[in-house]
Amino acid sequence: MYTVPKLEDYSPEALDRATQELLSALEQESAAITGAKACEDFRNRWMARKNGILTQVNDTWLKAAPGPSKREVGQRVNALKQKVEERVAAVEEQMSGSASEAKLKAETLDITLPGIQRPYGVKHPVLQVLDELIGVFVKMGYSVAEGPEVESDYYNFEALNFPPNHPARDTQDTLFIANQERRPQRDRLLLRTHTSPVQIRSMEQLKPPVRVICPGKVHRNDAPDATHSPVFHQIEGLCVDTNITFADLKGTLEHAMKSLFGNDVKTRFFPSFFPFTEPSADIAISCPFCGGKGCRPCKQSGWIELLGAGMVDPNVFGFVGYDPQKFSGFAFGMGVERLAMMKYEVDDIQQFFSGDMRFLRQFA
Ligand code: FA5
Repeated sequence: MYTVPKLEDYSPEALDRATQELLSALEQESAAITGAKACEDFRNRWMARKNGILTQVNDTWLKAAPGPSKREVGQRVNALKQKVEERVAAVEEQMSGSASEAKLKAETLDITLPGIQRPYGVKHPVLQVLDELIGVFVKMGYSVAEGPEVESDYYNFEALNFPPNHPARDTQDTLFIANQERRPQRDRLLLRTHTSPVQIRSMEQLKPPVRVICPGKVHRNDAPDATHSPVFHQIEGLCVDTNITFADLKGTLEHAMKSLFGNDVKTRFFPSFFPFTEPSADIAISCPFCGGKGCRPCKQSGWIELLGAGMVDPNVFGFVGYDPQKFSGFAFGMGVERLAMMKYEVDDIQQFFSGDMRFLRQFA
C-alpha cells in the first residue's frame, strides 16, 4: 500500500517521480473500489484533514522543502490536491450512479404483466326482485318501513288479532328467545314469522292516510323443500284511508304482478283466513312456466300461490287507535323468494341459499 515518502532530493526530476508514484497509487486504489464503504474509506485515506495522504504530502513535502524549492513544491502539491479531489469526486459519482441503477432495477414494474381481475359483485336475485317490487310500490306513492327481526309476541301475534293459544299461531311456529318465562306473554321475544308486525308499528306512528311497504327477513319452523325455507323474505303492504275497498286491493296487486311478470299474467283470488284481515284471500298468478296449461312447478293446476291479503280487520284498528267507522284499509304479504322463483324460472327455493356461484353467476 502506498505511503508518502520523505523527500531528500527536491530536483524537478525527483519531484516528477514522486508525483508520478503518488498519482499511479491514486489510480490503482480508485480502480479497486467496489462498494459504498470502500468509497468512504478511499475519501478518508486521501483527503482526511488529520493524516490523510494530502495532509501528509503537505507536511512531509511542502513544509520540509528548503526555501528555494518551496515555490515549485507548492505548485506541485496544489496540482496534486486538485487531481486527488477530482478523482475522489469521480469515484463517488460513479458509486451513487450504480447505487441508483441497482435501486431502479430492484423497483422495476413490469406494466405488461396482466393485472389482478376482481370480478364485480352483483345483487342477489332475491334482492333484485325485492328492489324491483319496492320500485313498483314507491311509484304508486308508498313509502318503505322496517321493523325488528327479533319481535315481541305482542306485535307478531297479539296486536294482529292472534289471541294467546289461538290455533292460527300453529301455522307460524318459530324460535323463541330462551329464559323469558318470567315475562308476560306479550313481551316475550321471538324471531318474527312475517312482516305483518311492521303494519302495527307503522300505524302506531302514523295517522291515516297510510301507504307503506315493509320488506324484511322472516323465520318459521318450516321444513326445507322445493318451495319452503325456514328463513325467507316477505314484502308487506298496508294502505289505510277513507273508502278503501277490496277493489283497490285487487287493482293494486294486479298492477304490481303485471309490472313484475308482464301484461299477460293473470291474478286469481281464493278465499282464505288470516286473523288480522276480513275478508282474507290467497292470491295466485297464472303459471309463467306453462302459461296456465299445467306443469310440475304449478302442480298441474295452472296457478301458483304467491301471497296472502285482505281487508284490515277492525279489531286490528282497535289495537292502534284508528276509528274503524271512519277508516278502512287493505294489507298483503308476499314471499319474495317465491316471486323470484317465478320470475327467473328457478324450480328449487334452496338454490337461493346454496351460495353456489354457478347458480348465482346467471344473475350477473
Ligand atoms: C302471511 O305471512 C301473512 N302475514 C300475509 C298477509 C299479510 C296476509 C297481510 C294478509 C295481510 P302466509 O303465511 O301465507 O301469510 O305467507 C305469505 C307468503 O309467504 C306465502 O304466500 C308464500 O309466498 C311465502 N311463504 C310462506 N312460507 C314460506 C316458506 N317457508 N318459504 C318461503 N316462502 C314462504
